[in-house]
Amino acid sequence: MSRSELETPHITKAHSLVFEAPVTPVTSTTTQTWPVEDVLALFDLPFNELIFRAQQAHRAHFDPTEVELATLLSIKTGGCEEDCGYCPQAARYDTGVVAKKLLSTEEVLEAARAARDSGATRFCMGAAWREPKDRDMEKIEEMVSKVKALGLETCATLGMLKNDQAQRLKNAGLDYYNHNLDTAPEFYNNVISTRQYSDRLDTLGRVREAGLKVCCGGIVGMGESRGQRAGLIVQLANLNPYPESVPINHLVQVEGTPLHGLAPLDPLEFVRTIAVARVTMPKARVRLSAGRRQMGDAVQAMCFLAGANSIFYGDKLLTTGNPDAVDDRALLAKLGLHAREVA
Ligand code: SAM
Ligand code: DTB
Ligand code: SF4
Repeated sequence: MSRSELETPHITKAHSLVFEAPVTPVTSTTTQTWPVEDVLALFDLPFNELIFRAQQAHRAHFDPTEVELATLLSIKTGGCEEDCGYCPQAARYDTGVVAKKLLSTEEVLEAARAARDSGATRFCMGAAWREPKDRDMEKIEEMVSKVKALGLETCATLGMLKNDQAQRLKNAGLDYYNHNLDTAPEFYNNVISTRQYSDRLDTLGRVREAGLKVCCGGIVGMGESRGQRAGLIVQLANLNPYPESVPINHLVQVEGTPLHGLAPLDPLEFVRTIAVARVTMPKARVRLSAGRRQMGDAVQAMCFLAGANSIFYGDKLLTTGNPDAVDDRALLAKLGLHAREVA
């Protein structure tokens, strides 16, 4: 079976009386491109049709009962010079987040051991930086190599990277680098002005070039339109290759940030976004990321049905709350899902 057949299973009339025209990406021998109309057509499908498509894509590549548990740690909190309109860690917004120094390697290792012992397989270290300073790199490298030595997959999100920084992280044992596109290019300037979309794409290119796996996603619920949600997915799915990990965050509205007070996104639209990510990036780990605490079990269950197969696990994201680990274990058990184990 060719790659395009795998990724866009043929839907017959027997499967669907509603869905007449298969939505098919444009393919060539080396690249696959999703036109925005096709991604928008996925969003516009009847809900059950979309979930069916997402389930087919999910089952073609993964055990649909397995969920990856990734734990986040803020290794450098607050005081960030950037102006990302969603972010409680931007120094210019009065959010109550207190800026702290970079954690010590021992503090990071203690959190990593605890994460591993409670069942996480991936550990993601996040810093509230526009970009890492060269003087911080040695300490970050030490953290990465020691976390890796605990048997965890390593991920870091430190802002924009220079070429040599990406390579140094790779050499230290980093598996994934998280750098989000956040939203569609045409909505981006409504949210952030201190760095450009092209800066993000440049960092992603450097991450790939260094041989790191890419973790890249975005945030929904920031006041964007459905077309702009489709625009974000188009950007992610058309990266060549598309990211190995795709975190889909639901905006956590934090008082003091410019995006606080927006009308909340319809939860079913969030589920649709997960499903479209699954259909267009069938082999990626699609992570149901920030915003789970506000979601409830039923919406999360729908996200798993829609092809999400990873969550942030642990009582805290970076500065905001996440469901308690004990509640997450109970939810997975209730749904008959099991945590991924690393061989
Ligand atoms: N400072 C680095 C950067 O911006 O690349 C790394 C950390 S930053 C907090 C990582 C990502 O967290 C952002 O790109 C954004 O997608 C997500 N994020 C931040 N605040 C959020 C919020 N309030 N709700 C949902 N996602 C958020
Ligand atoms: C990602 O996509 N989401 C995570 C992680 N990558 C770094 C961060 C979510 C942050 C939510 C707001 C906070 O806790 O500060
Ligand atoms: Fe800084 Fe990252 Fe927050 Fe933007 S998202 S303000 S770069 S910590």
